[in-house]
Amino acid sequence: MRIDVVTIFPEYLEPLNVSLVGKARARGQLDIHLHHLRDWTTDVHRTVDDTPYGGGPGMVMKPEPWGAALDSVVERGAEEIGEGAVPTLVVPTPSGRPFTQALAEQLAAEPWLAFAPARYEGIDRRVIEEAADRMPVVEASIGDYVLAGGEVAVLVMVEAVARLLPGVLGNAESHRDDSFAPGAMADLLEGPVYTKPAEWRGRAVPEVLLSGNHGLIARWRRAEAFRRTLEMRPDLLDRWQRDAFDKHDRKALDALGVTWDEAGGRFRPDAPGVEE
Ligand code: JFH
Repeated sequence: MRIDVVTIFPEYLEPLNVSLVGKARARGQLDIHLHHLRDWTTDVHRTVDDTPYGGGPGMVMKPEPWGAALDSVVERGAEEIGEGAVPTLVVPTPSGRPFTQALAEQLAAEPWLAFAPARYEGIDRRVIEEAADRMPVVEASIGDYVLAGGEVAVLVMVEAVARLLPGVLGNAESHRDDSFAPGAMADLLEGPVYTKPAEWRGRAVPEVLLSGNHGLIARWRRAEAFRRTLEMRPDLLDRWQRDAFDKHDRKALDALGVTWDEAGGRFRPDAPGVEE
């Protein structure tokens, strides 16, 4: 996969040289190109921002440098990817669609991504609209909080995408059981994990995990996943399909006070009891 990133802070993306993503780059599985937006300015001050039309706080990124930068990235990338090829342009923004595991998987299937992390209050809208006339554009948010700019969101998204690329993760760290991956463990948080020693600072590893009974272990892990999901993400219960749970699951859920609400067509936690 080829990835281009246009930013006024290329140094903010240094972590792309580290660990999983860094190794994928070194192996040639990821071809990442960083570009400095100011290289496409034409004034002596290398200006990338200006005051917002209509007034209001902060500054807005000027369209001309972004337009020239994206033209150049598309032209140079197409020489490698293929004549007429365009990247999928990913624009981090707090007003974007949620960046989910499903979106990471869609992006991981693309041969070429370009990221446009902004600063200030964002980029002049016409840049996004003009880009969308020539390439797929995805405006995405990594969560409901406001960063100072899009660079950290790019790090998040590139890492989430990179680990899905064929051959990037080793077998030992396979991602088939990821909490939000489509499949058996979808919409379920993972329970606790343990390693040696069997006792540490007076705390024992749950006995079932030492039992060698793999059926029992699988059932225990699933019950712990239910417990964790109920505690941390009760909102996920609304996504649970009744037929995704067998008789053992129903018993474990029942013990946690989670029951199928026939009228509502969903799982529901017990109404919280009133403490005496
Ligand atoms: C970014 C910034 C917009 C305007 C009310 C809420 C936001 C500050 C570029 C992504 C996620 C980001 C993100 C991504 C790119 C940029 C700072 C933008 C506003 C109005 C203020 C600039 C932030 N998921 N969080 N943050 N900023 N306000």
